[in-house]
Amino acid sequence: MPFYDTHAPNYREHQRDLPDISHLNGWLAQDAESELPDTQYRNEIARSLEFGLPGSDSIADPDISCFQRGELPHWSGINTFLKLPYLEDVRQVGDYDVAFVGAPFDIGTTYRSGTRFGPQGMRRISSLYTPYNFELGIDLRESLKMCDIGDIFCPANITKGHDQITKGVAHILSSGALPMIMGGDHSIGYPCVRGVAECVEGKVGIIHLDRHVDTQEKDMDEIMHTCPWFHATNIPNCPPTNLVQLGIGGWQVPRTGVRHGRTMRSTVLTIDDVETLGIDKTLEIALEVAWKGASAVYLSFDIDSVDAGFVPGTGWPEPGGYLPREALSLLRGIAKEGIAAMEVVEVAPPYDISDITALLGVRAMMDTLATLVKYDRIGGKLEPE
Ligand SMILES: [Mn+2]
Repeated sequence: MPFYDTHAPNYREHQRDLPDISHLNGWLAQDAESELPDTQYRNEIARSLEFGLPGSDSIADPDISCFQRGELPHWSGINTFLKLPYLEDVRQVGDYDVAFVGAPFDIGTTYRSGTRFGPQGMRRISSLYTPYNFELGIDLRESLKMCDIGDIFCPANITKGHDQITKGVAHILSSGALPMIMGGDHSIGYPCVRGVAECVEGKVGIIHLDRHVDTQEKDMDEIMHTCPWFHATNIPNCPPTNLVQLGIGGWQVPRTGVRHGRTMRSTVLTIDDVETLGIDKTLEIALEVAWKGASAVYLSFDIDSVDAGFVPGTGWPEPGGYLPREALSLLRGIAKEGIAAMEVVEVAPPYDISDITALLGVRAMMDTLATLVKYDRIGGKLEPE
């Protein structure tokens, strides 16, 4: 076979030494998987077979039920977030470590509306996620008791909608579950923080990833999505000195908001600052500012903080933001210290392409949760084996 005589002649004898790769994450993660339990997975299969009936006679795999009741197939099933149990009786949310909740509110948008469909968009595409993350070595299904509590009823009135969101978030947090909030436009940052602040003794810091400052009092005479941090930092236990804003910049930062930011002395890092400092130094500054004298930190992730090329499904796209990898690294770094609640806002499915914006919104929540588990900042309500 003359072809093989000339094919990669230098490699065929395998005489080159490999560098030591035993310390690399890819290698370590393969081993680490063996340490993870599969108890909850087995429980899910048993429940599927009981409630969904065993598969038909021609199905060889004994784990496949007749009616789908679990994770597989990823393309079908009823789309709660991650196909988690839908918690109909919200009074029971305290039985869970984590509650995903929708805030389908977009009457605070100042250009394109559509984030009222954000929660449903994120739920839909969340179905392609497994609960296991390779690099972090975490299986959320085995570590956390999670539910989807559904959506907060948001009527078409800004004040009433915000009041509903505050009550909903405070209910979840005061019951002892971590609220993972799916927006909604960014105006919900104010009522969400207000709900958290009600439940926290001491100060609440805010870490805010965005291209926009969102710090003006009113926009067109209303509390729009350009305004949440003006109002949140007027809450007595949420001082502006504990607000840190990461990734700000570009052509959509209203001067009204900048003027207010200057007087309240919050901390703003532009996207160039983040690039110059690097992720680790940025995190050091962000955590130091937000946690200074605070007993809890609220995490606000505006999907439009990511470069517009990656997030077409948003209301105010701004070129030049984070790469997805940078945003995820920042979120994981923030989660290491723990959070009181998280929001992912400004996902607008009507403008999305192949669900990629919603996909990143889901990933932001998944990476944050897995990091909280890894650093033992959450959990403990799974029943013992
Ligand atoms: Mn924004």
